Amino acid sequence: MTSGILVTLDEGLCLITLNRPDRLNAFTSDMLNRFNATLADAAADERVRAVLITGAGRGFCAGQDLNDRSVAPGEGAPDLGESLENRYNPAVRTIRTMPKPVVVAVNGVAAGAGANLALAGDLVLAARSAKFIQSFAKIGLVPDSGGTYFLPRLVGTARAMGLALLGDALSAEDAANWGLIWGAVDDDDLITEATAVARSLAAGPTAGFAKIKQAINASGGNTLDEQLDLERDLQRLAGRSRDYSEGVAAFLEKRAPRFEGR
Ligand code: T3D
Repeated sequence: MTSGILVTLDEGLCLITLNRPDRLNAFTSDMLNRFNATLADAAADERVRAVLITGAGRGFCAGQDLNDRSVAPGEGAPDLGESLENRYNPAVRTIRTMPKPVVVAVNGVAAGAGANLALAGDLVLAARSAKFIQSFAKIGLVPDSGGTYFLPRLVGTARAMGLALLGDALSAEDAANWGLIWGAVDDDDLITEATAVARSLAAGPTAGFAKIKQAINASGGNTLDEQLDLERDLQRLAGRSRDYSEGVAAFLEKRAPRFEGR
């Protein structure tokens, strides 16, 4: 364990656990630096074929540790732009761009940057008791860590605005019904189900998954023509992969495929 982050690697699955349960896994700078380093390692490590992120204890992550943000009278205000530039934004970028699937198991409350880092994941499952809270407005801040990007795209402007302005808790069930996350599952089943999904992804054609991720994430900023061109280019590459040959062979031979991720 280092600085509130636990990491294990098993059969291609890298499990990252946010581990400051007495503070609902709120991030200190040190913990966030470790999280970033761990994400970068997972992105670069060829043994890692999928990532699963969860939280220890009853919360997923309560965002920035506000103990580190109290300002005594006469002291200068902290530079939150520096914090985003150097710690939160790199985490979002690495999750979004790493060429392997990132599953997030939201085990409890996800607030502030904790909520938006979860939403950066490729496939988000939440325990039924979990809640998503855009806490920023309650303390005079703006949703960060991609919140103003992900929320309108996932749930539309009206709901994004309501969540951001009111800072009300959204239940896991509503988050799933609104299309904010992939699904809500019973609390006792969350880790089992999220691990099963992440394991099946880790055993899949992960080079193809990387291309799927690239295409879906590019679509919001592309015209149809640009997206069709991107699909053509990615499919050309996918068609040359060993996993594609193996997938076709396994289908024709009526057997389970053995994907290698290349
Ligand atoms: O600053 C920058 O670098 C810019 C980036 C900012 C990104 C952000 O994330 S800003 C938003 C920061 N987060 C929040 O504003 C959320 C604050 N927390 C809460 O509103 C509530 O704790 C929750 C709604 C998340 C959960 O409520 P509840 O009632 O289930 O738990 P609790 O009793 O409030 O919290 C349990 C403990 O965790 C408690 O400590 P205690 O009293 O047992 O000693 C509480 O103080 C602590 N805790 C929870 N969140 C934080 C925290 N301590 C420090 N920082 C927190 N964010």
